[in-house]
Amino acid sequence: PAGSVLGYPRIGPRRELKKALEAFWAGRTSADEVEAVAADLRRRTRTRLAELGLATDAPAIPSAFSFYDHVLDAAALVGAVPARFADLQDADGRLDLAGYSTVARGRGDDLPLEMTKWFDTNYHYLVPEIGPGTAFRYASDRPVAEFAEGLADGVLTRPVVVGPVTFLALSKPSEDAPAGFHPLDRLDDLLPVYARLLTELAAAGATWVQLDEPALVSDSVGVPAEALHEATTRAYRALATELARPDRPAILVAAPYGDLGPALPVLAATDVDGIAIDLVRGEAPTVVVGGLAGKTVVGGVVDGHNIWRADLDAKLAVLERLETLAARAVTVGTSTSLFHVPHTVEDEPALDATLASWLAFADEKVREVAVLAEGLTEGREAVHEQLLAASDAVRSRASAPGVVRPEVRERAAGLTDEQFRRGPFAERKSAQAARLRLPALPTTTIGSFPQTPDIRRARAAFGKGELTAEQYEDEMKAEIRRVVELQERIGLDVLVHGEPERNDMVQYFAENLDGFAVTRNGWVQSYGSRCTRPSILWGDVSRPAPITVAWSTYTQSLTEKPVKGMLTGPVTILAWSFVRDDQPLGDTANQVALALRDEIADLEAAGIGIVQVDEPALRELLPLREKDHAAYLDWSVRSFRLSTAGVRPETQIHTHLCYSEFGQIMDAIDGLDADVTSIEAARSKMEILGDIAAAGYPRAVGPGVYDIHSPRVPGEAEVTELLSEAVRTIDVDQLWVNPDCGLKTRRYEEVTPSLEHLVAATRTVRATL
Ligand code: THG
Ligand code: ZN
Repeated sequence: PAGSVLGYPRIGPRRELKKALEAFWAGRTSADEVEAVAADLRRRTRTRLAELGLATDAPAIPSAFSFYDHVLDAAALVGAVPARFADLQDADGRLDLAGYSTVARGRGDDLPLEMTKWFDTNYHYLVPEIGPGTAFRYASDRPVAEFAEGLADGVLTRPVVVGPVTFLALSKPSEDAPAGFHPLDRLDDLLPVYARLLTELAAAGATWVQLDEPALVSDSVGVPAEALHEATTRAYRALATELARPDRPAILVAAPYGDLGPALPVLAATDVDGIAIDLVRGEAPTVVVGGLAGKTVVGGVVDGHNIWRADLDAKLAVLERLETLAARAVTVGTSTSLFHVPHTVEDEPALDATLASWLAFADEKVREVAVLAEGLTEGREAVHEQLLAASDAVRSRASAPGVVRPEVRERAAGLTDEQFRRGPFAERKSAQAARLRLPALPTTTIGSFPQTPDIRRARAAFGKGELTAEQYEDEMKAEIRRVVELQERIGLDVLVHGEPERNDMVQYFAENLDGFAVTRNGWVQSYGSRCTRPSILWGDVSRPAPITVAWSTYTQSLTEKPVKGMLTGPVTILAWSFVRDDQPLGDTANQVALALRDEIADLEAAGIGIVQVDEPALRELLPLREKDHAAYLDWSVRSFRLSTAGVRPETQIHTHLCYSEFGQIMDAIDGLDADVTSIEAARSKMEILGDIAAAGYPRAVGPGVYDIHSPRVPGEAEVTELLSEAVRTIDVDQLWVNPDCGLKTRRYEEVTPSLEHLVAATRTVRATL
């Protein structure tokens, strides 16, 4: 048996691709220079994967590069560019790097493709727009050229492309599409383009191609299971049966992120040559599945989505069971592409050595795959040492100080239902109104203000020891004063401190809580050139000291207006960190919640009357299978309530949610029991308010009145119109006015006029009440 991985980080160990792209977008380098950086990264990836033990003469090394996003790549491959960008395509439908970038980033009034979360990860893909008239054609030779590039270097790679079913399932209807149209209606028109790709790859010498079909593991792509299954059968009949070898490479369909469930027999019944199964999230089949025996099965036992070293002995047992199901060949693999984890633990010299010994980033995972493959072929004795070392790491982790802390366990074990419940909303509402004395339609922001180059410079200098803690604090306080003055001048009602001291809304808390570690080079692509460094939640969580209290009280000392304390909620802290896998997520969430509960108590005691606990990732962790939703929503909602329910009735709790299809989690939003919930709504034109009114939701909401994800400044009239509509839809008592998300990534040139318009529009609408 061989070993392989489904994909590898694309941004580069030092974010080389990010830097090259951003220089290109800023006009500082040429497209050729970006191409050269990319080619170098691809070459280094191939060499590295070979060094780590993947074969170069079998298609074990994936060719899975992307300049921005692999779904955008698929759209570019099949020529599916929205009409507003058609001028960027040449006569053959091709986009050059500048055109490709424009589709991703927009230009002027031409909005970019919408961005949304990729399955249950913190990666965002671009949503293709497909209509009845979208002209599919073979419009990019990148997959073939990158395969040829590898071959010229002596490496037989396996090109990776998003599969046709997932591509269409994740697309949205173009603006001109008639009601009832779904992009999947165009499957038959799309398949010839994929067939052409396969033919071209075969001609170039490719022996295998990997088509990623994660849509098959999800109930949440907006296509009923029967339709997905029917499309799968149709697609792979066309690509695997009607297009026979040698006109095509062997086809590996990969289904990462979850359990294939009923889609496994559907795939197995087709003539595809291999299936990659996620054996971390999904289950190995326990009964013989018709058709599977004749195929290569890639057993994705190494977790591509988390960073813990695997228990190789246990993984080997899973693979052995899979072999007895008489698959023609079992290949050892990763559950998902490795682009969700950083490059290598070796790049983290500052990490505690014991913690580091428990971790496997991408490179270490490739080694695990190679060891498992050898163990499966040669027997356990051949890899005895490595199996022992892996078991030792697992044992060391289980018994290390800090992983289990009795005082944290005792507190969690002693929780009572009371601690998850606040008093009746009616009582809270009047107590808060009496205390806060806010006008109708109170205005506020989500929390962060622009992170200026000066702030970033100060933080970097502090990190390097060039600024003392005192100097750094003074700089941050000066920034807070500026932000408070600006908000007062603009006339906002509830002020924030602007979060200049936070690099990232999760990493900041991870740096200040016990049980977490942070990395120095552990960058993971979030979207396009943007990356985050997920924290590592390795042990029992507690709060050694107050975190935000001094910043919030300083801010409150500057103004008569109420200042909102700003915290990140337990679910989002978990979602955007690498989380321990040795206990239920709900238990970990409650530990984080208790730390936040103490922080909120301290804020309240210090006189802060409003505390916002952000949960932008509440929707992100929603399980892909419907049967798992209820259990998730139960623990996630409970952890939020545990963090917030300790306050007095007159203390107002806010939350902020984004990236959500709110309909799906309306009950959960209700369950959070926050007094005020701000939500992303500018782009969906306040549709969400109709749902909220229809549901009889009693508490307050702040539908975002403008989209901060674009540099566009909303006009005052436009905000007035949205607000007037909102006032017609729900009770004016329930309405707050705010932008749709934090302002961290924007510039003051955009933020200041936008907020001025927001306040002016609010005053206009108030006058009509
Ligand atoms: N923090 C974390 N995850 C997130 C967000 C976040 N996921 C969803 C959403 N917000 C993603 N948005 C962004 C926006 C900006 C950046 C990254 C993700 C970004 N990153 C800097 C970069 O790539 O240059 C690096 C930031 C840093 O220095 O830490 O700009 O807010 N965890
Ligand atoms: Zn948001």
